[in-house]
Amino acid sequence: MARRKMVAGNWKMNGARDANASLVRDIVFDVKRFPDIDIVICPPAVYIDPVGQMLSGSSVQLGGQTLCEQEKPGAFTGEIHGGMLKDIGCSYVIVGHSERRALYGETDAVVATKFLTAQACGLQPILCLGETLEEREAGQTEAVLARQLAAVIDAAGVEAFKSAVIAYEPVWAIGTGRTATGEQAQAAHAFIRGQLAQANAKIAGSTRILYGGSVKADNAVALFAEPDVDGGLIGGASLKAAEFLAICAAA
Ligand code: G2H
Repeated sequence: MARRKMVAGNWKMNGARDANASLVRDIVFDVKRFPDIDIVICPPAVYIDPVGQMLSGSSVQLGGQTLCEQEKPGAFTGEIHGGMLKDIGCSYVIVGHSERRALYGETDAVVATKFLTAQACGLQPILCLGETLEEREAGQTEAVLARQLAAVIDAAGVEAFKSAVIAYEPVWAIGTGRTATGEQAQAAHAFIRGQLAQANAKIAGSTRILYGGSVKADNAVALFAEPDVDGGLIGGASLKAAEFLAICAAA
């Protein structure tokens, strides 16, 4: 089944008011060239609202980079509830990014809870999965992807993927300049889709699986040409308008 491609920019902990304004202005200026793909920008939490105001009237959608796993708002100092992200205009939220897993101790169970909370708040989770270099070299890539995905399917059910996106992000390719080849990405994406298909073939066919990890304008064409790669989750290259737009053009 035809899947609409998506390019999502994950700004991570980067940005400042003036730089954001110029980046978003340049993206919005050109974005009409890409009516056939979904474009999403995920700024740091404090900038989501002003960026959203700059995006108003454009087709670019907003996303958060993480959310609190708590179902209800309340006394959780420093945390951000999914309902708040929705309230300021987010449609998506990244969950389970490897930086959250590795640096902030997010386990498969926490990621699954965040996925559930995001959907309960009306947000589409962008669920990140991916193996470390050690895991790949030990031949554990598929086992890791299966485990990370199963944690969410077990908690949320495969039907939940009707309104979710998956991002395959091999940890060894994140911010390292070392990108997976099209072949490596395709193998992992096909495996992930196969795992979904074991539960529901129709949902597997319609779920978008993005690739993330040092995507740039010059490698995006080959990656996005793979049959199971439905776009990209872009970090560093989403901070430069020309580069980000060139990646959109490749999708
Ligand atoms: C992977 C990606 C975006 P980068 O983390 O999520 O970042 O493109 O900088 O590797």
